[in-house]
Amino acid sequence: QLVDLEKAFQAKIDQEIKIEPKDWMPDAYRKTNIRQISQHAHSEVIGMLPEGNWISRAPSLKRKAILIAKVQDEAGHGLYLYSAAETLGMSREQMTEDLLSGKAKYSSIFNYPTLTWADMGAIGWLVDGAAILNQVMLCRTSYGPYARANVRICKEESFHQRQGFETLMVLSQGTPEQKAMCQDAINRWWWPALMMFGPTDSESTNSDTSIKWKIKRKTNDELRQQFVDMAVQQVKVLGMTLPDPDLKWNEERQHYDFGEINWTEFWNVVKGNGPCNKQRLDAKKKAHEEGAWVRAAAVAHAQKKAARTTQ
Ligand code: FAQ
Repeated sequence: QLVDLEKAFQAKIDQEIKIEPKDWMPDAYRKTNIRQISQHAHSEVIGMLPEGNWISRAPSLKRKAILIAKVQDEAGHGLYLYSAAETLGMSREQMTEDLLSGKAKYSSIFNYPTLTWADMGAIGWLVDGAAILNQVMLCRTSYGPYARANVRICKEESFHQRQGFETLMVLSQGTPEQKAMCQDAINRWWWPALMMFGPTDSESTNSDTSIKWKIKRKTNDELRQQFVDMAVQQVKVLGMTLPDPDLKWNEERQHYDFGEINWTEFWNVVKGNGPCNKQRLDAKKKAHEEGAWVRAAAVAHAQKKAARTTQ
């Protein structure tokens, strides 16, 4: 019986029919979707912190308004994604608890510090740029609510990437100090951005099943390569360079070769020992505690409203 259900499930996936919340699905499919979607949501929420750090120091009113809008969008992305994960039976409270206790992961990239204004540009260009490639693929993921959440996220994310690139463009045409700041930010964010795509395919424990179930439609290395090929062209427009002496066009592969990623650093950050892991979780815990009254007020309001409509 279970075998028949699994066969029918795989047949649906193979025919590109979306899986919806009430459909039968294997336990492992449910679990891995909860894992990935909740981690994605946590990344959006924790991802507000490095940029939030610069809202009060943005160099002009225009830049400040743009940055506020971007950070607010990330909060919205977190909300769509938490809602998508909830459709699989995971409560929002449990997801929050798992994040705060350090049990659930979030993207390694948000554990690096934002040292200068140019970092806002580099994050927009490289971090949002990497995120989009991944999320464009996820617009076609097999779980319906997750696919639809990503469609909306991608629309907003492309504005984020453009604003980042434009920020760097302005700096790259500025004073020698501004140019140096631009190059320095690119140098610091390049390698962590490449790590966002996850371990190499041979080390990626979830990839095989996620590809079979079309949760992921491209592998970590495929997306990373696509990102490198794209960035090599874009950095030329900025008149800047990427910090990798091994970057070279490979005629045979029709792709750029690139240097070895520091995987020791990657796993160290994933395990909680990156430059800002503690700072990020502490900030999130503090916000959660200080926001308790808002959650209580929202629940009280909802209860009052429900009581009024049932009278
Ligand atoms: N950081 O077997 P795989 C954004 C973990 S974009 C930390 O290959 P999978 C927008 C992985 O969870 C960033 N951990 O895993 C924004 C797994 O551990 P587990 C978020 C990582 O899932 C921009 C283990 O390593 N985007 O927020 C990372 O098949 C600017 C083995 O790896 C998403 O989350 C990492 N980089 O592939 C916001 C997209 N990489 O769970 C604000 C959705 C891997 O077994 C400002 N996620 N790990 O304990 C995905 O597409 C996938 O989950 C991957 C990883 C591709 C990230």
